Amino acid sequence: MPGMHVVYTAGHLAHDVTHETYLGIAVPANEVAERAERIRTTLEADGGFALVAPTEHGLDPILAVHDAGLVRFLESAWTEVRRQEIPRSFLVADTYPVRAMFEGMSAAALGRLREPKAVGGRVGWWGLDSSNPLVPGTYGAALGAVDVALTAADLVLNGGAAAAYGLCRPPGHHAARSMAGGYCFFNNAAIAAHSVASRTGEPVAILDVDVHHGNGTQQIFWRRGDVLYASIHADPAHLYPFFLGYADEVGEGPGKDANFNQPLPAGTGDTVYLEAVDRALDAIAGTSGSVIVVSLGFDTFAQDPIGTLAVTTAAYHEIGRRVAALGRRLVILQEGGYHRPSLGENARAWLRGAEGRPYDPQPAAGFGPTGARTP
Ligand code: OKP
Ligand code: ZN
Repeated sequence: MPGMHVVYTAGHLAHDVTHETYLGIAVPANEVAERAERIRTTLEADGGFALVAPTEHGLDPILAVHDAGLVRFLESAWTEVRRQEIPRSFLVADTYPVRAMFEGMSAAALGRLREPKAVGGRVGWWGLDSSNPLVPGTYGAALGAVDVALTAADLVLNGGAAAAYGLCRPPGHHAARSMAGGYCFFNNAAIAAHSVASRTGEPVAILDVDVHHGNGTQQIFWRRGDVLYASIHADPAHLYPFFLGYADEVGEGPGKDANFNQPLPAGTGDTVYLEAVDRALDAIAGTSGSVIVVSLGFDTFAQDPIGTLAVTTAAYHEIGRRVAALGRRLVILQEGGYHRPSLGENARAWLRGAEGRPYDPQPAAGFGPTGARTP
């Protein structure tokens, strides 16, 4: 009997990035289509999940969270690259409106800053970093990822499901109200959380277990008391996104104390990580909503090429189990995870844990259940 729904669309394949830049040079991309395909095929092979296509939700739920200018930029960027005859297969910024550029200017002068006309300036205006390649299929794929997230939310809100998993790609948690970045374009989890909050009238909790701090999600809900953002991530003093994610960022105004960051040192393993999960779940248990949106990343995995923590596949099963044990409905959305051989198994372990199914490790493409390379 098929259990949890897995919302998936092949639309992500159009975001077919091959390279990103790393400290100024082109390197093979980390955030590639193979990631989502590995997860999909492993969950299909499990036999216990039901794949469904997303339904279209249009732009309104996106515009409820993001600046219309960001949406316009992403929609038009590639046409502009072509019109300006820029000889590149992907667009990344090289000039950003960094805060020190405006030091000493008054609020009035800052208010007169404007989006430039040239697409090379626009991509910096709307962007966080140069590791975020935009290709012709990016906008459509990003819309598809939002539909995946909102369809997972629908299954939980209207479909009576205790949990649903949205295989979002591209990921979302670095995208702020007016900014793309970190392989993210629209903030799938924030859009889903806002939609759940407005449809239920209840508070919503977001649990972010990607190895990177979800600076975009934090920014979007910074002043909101009805959305708790709880994130566990590698210390930003040493890992992207570097400038946010510290423990003293607790929210402001009505959002004060509705932002809970737990930065962890490099090398953190299962025991210490699980203690952080318990603290996040305690904070969530103190809120009154019935839905948790999970920003699920597997870049906490020991073998992840860009992460610095050391979580194992067995721990993913246990984390899924503990999150579900709160008894709330779960909208589980994929964020990062870049060790491709283990991604499918890690997702399978987490989701089986969340469903109360046993941990049933299968060797994944040369990697054993602990993530260690098999001889
Ligand atoms: C996205 B998600 C390596 C630099 C990496 C971007 C990391 C984005 C992670 N060339 N910078 O949180 O998994
Ligand atoms: Zn990440």
